[in-house]
Amino acid sequence: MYRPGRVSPYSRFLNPFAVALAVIAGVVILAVATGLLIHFLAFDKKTYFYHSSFHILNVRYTDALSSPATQEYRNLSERIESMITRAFEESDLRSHFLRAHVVKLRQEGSGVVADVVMKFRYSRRNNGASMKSRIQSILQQMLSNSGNLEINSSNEVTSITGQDTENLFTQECGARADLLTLSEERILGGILVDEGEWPWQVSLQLNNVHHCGGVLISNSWVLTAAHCFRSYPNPQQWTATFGTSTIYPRRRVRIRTISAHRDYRPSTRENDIAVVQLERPVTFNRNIHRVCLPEATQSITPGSPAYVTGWGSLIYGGNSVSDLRQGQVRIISTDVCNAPAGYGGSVLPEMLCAGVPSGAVDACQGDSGGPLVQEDSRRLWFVVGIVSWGYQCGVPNHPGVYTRVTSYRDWIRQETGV
Ligand code: 4AZ
Repeated sequence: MYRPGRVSPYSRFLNPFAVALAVIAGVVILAVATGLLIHFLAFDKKTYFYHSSFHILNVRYTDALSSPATQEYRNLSERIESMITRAFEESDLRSHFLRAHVVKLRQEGSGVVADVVMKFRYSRRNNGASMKSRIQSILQQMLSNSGNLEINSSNEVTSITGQDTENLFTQECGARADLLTLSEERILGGILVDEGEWPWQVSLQLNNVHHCGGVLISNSWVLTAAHCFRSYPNPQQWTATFGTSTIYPRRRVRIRTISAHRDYRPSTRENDIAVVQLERPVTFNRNIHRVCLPEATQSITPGSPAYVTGWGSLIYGGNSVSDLRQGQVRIISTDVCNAPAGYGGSVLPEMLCAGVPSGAVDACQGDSGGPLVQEDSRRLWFVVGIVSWGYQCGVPNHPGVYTRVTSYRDWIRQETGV
């Protein structure tokens, strides 16, 4: 009841300033509590890696499974990856499971072992041992109904670190930084390149000055172009450097041998391919490791995207640059490339064209010998071309012409054993 003229003993609490203060304090306390709650529920999460080896008994190990470039290797790996993904997505760990990737298929007896890494995300407050046993039991259950893959049921799950995961990947070919961490985020094109983005890129230097690009195909072999050595065949003048900067390289290694294709013809640019052997093998790490080589039979689809990387000049007649750059281009069919308004028949079957319609993205002088790479369905990168020639740089209808690596797959194996 409202009684005018009387002051209640409690009225000082209703002082509007005190009320406002109390409300503000309440809101602040509530906000902090909510923040803490959200933090512990959502942001206290950490990623965890696990390794497991699946012994597949009813798939016979053949040569076709010895390289990630074959369709057999891709198919089997994809089957295993999707089986694991399905098992976790149908389990109560679905919100914690992130990815599974077959790092390697190898022979055991007459069967195949798949080494798999799996990535999860859960709160630090979860008990690691109990998470591991939940993961193990879901995989165990999966094995009992693995369709037509017969898998040894005694598989062990081991908890591994991010560094272990990285080491597993860098021993194999073709993994870029995003795959090393099984990240969902893809590396998006910028023009300049971060350290480790193209870990197989090599700078071949003549008396310590960048001269040509190259690509690491094993720990001691670099694939490049034959024309780089036309005037300088002496390996003692050459070094290979690693890292995105040619002036502050991460590593510099002497060249032991240079093997250019014996049928390289400067007039037609036929067989513009060479391999160089490093004086000592490089130790692979996240920033330095090898690309995958395609199968001889792999067809390169016109219109599919590819990346060319190098320290070449930005305009025809310009100087090389000191920081590595990348360009996204698309494969162009040899017929289109050989049109009368284009190269008019100079592009031979062992060559490959790649560019963009405007011409504006292209390899140029100093990019020679460097790689043109493509990503496969499992996010592994393959070298499909070696920068070889072109009419100047960035000219419409005159895209970059590359040595078609698939045509030389057997030559590379003969020369290097890779
Ligand atoms: C060169 O002279 C060169 N636009 C390399 C690549 C291309 C042109 C010239 C392709 O080394």
